[in-house]
Amino acid sequence: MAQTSPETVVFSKPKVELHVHLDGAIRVQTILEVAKRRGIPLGADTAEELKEKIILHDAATLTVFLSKFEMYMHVVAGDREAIERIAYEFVEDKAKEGVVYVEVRYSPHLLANSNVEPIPWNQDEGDLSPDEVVRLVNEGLGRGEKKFNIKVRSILCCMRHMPSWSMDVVELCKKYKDDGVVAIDLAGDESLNSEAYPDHRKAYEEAARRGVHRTVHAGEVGPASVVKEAVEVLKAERIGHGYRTLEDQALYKKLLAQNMHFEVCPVSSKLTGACDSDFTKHAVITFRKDKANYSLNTDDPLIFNSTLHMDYSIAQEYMGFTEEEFQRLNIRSAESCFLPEEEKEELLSQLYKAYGKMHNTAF
Ligand code: FR5
Ligand code: ZN
Repeated sequence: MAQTSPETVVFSKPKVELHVHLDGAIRVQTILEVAKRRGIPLGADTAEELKEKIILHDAATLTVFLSKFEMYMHVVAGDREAIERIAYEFVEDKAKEGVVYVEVRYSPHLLANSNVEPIPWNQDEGDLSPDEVVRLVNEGLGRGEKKFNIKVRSILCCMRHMPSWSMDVVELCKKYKDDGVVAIDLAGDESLNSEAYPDHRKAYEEAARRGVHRTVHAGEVGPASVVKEAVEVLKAERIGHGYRTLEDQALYKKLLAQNMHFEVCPVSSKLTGACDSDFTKHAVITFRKDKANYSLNTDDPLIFNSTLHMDYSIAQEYMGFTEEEFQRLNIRSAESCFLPEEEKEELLSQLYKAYGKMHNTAF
């Protein structure tokens, strides 16, 4: 990944992150230690060796991307101690990056090993259910919140290729609403949609009915029509990525007018081939020009070998982002987060104060 010169100062004030996958943000060292404890062979003896195997260097295919997950998901999936631990360590890593509020997402089914149909990294039937996965993640996040003094909430992912999981996911969102779960997401391959839509749509309708917030991965590698469906059919309140919305100007103008939030992930978009590898042509430059509502996020820092600092550095170095724009987008991110109104106001006050701005400053 492109490195910026060490003397460059990038935005070092409190940040909000809204799009990061827990299963794409695990420490390499932790994977190694858990594998050792469980006697799982990894074909790597040191963290450096394992890291080389897991990280993506250049724009890859989805098959290569998924082969990275398959290298380590079986190590943590189904293991209670590991799941609580990765959640706790995630909070520590975010606190170190200057994040004061983060919404972290994952598929409870992909970290479980019972009540789930066989998945590549999990052929063995164990006794850890998706429900217990959510409880364990909540425990780890809660322990991290207290220890590292930042605020963390979670989003549960439905998977496009597993429509049969979607109702379970919304039920888990409802069950753990008072325990840190704030929203539902739909992740996975955007080219698989139409047949699976009835199930996802039912889950999203139930979410809307029960006050569970909604975000959808759309328009990352898939066309603008996926974004349109996310907004019109699934009633998404935020869009994960959404770069290809720009290919449908009528839709883009409509989303701008309704202040739709785009969860932009710069480093990720280069390595998935979602955007041009030339950052100076990135969709987020258009979003900025149009004063759109968007956030900057890491997506999968483990696989992309990145940090939030890198995403900000790239925005500054290659896209000309200024301190003022970083402040504006973080305020927009806080306004678009899935906290209840009162807590959102608290977060906004915290940011305005840290930025030395009045609460009613127009950005
Ligand atoms: C998804 N996860 C973690 N990170 C992602 C992500 O998409 N960035 C987890 C949920 O937290 C799910 C992992 N996973 C399991 C099956 C599966 C999947 C199938 C598809 C996808 C994730 N993701 C996509 O299809 C997203 C779009 C080249 C092309 C790509 C690409 C990477 C390289 N198309 C996509 N990605 C990420
Ligand atoms: Zn994502």
